Amino acid sequence: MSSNKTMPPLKAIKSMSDPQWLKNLPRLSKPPRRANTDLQPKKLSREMGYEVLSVVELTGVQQLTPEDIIVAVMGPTGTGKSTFIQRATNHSWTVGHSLQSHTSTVEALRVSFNDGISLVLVDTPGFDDTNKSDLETLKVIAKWFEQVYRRGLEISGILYLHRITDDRMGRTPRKNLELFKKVCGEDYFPLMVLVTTMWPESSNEDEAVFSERETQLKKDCWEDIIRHPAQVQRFRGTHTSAWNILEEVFTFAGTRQQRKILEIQQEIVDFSKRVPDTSAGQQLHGMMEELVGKQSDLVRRLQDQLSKTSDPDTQHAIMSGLKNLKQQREKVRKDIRRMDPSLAERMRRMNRLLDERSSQLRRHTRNQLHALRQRFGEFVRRVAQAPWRNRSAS
Ligand SMILES: Nc1nc2c(ncn2[C@@H]2O[C@H](COP(=O)(O)OP(=O)(O)OP(=O)(O)O)[C@@H](O)[C@H]2O)c(=O)[nH]1
Ligand SMILES: [Mg+2]
Repeated sequence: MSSNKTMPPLKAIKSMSDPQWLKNLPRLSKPPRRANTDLQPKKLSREMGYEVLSVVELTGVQQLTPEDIIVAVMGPTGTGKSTFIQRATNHSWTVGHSLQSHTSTVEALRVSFNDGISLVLVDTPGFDDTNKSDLETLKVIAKWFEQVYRRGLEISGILYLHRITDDRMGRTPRKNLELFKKVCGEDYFPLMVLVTTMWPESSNEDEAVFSERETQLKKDCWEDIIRHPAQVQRFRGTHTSAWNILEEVFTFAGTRQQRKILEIQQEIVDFSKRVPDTSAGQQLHGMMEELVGKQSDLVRRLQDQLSKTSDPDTQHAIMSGLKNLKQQREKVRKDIRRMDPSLAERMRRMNRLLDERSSQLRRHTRNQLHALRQRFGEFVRRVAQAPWRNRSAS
């Protein structure tokens, strides 16, 4: 493990010493269990540079304390979330260099400073992960945030990363952004920092193109978030650049007037919703149904092409494409089935009804048989005592 011994001055941190932001905490309908110490203002009042005492990887939410300033790093896979954490802390943190998604669970590490301040940076998986379904990814993220809230702790800020080198907003970044907005909820937007990554360390010929792209992003994709307002920052891949961005989070955390809760935390903890029933879950459900629709269209078109071609190579290529596509569609359908609460509930209700009906039927049949036996017994008795029987006997 390696760690940097000095940090750039965190000039904005002094506003955190103002306990005003703690005074207007809204009361929750069902307050989570919280430690008393959480109501102490965080001791962030120094304007000097900070000395890092240690950088420690955490094994779970239970290791978090009310003294921790928790900052989550989110965004699509490969946008540089782990790299950001690595550069900020100079800690050996796993960064992915292949085409596969790398971070598949929520992982956190704590940077402790000399005067008792500790910052926890949280690495998260992105949606469209190559190893996990989106539902699984959402569950993993939701679980972590839920546990934090149940412990009475709060997320001081979230960095949402986007690659400035992406020349357009593709399906994956768009999906990530939409789900991310639902996970956080509008009330949380002021505590978000939208971070564009992959900027060159210093200005070069790409700078103008990237700046233009950033303007476009702000206008077309981030307008609703920025309005609240959220910050937009550039990460230039260096330690100093990472700390300039983290300062923004501290500034917001220090000046906020009320406690901010992520929408998904509130939905799960306060309203006892399952992940698929949260706003993010519903959004994902809609996206998956749309995807299945598109996949089915494509399957039909490929089948059509297959019926029109007689070339064996083309047939082979189409057939393998079809196989892949059908497998992908089945995976999404499986997730939809797992998410659909009404379907599961309907099945349970139907089973209950069937059980009730069959036991009613069994009772009815038993009663009928009993009645039949009685009537038959009566009949036999009458026949046995019938006068004509006595006459023929004599
Ligand atoms: N040039 C440049 N490369 C970067 C930057 N950030 C990340 N990378 C590279 O992008 C690749 C992916 O980076 P990661 O940090 O693993 O991305 P991630 O968002 O954590 O990805 P997942 O864990 O898969 O979600 C790695 O090869 C990094 O070295 C950056 O700011 N500049
Ligand atoms: Mg990662």
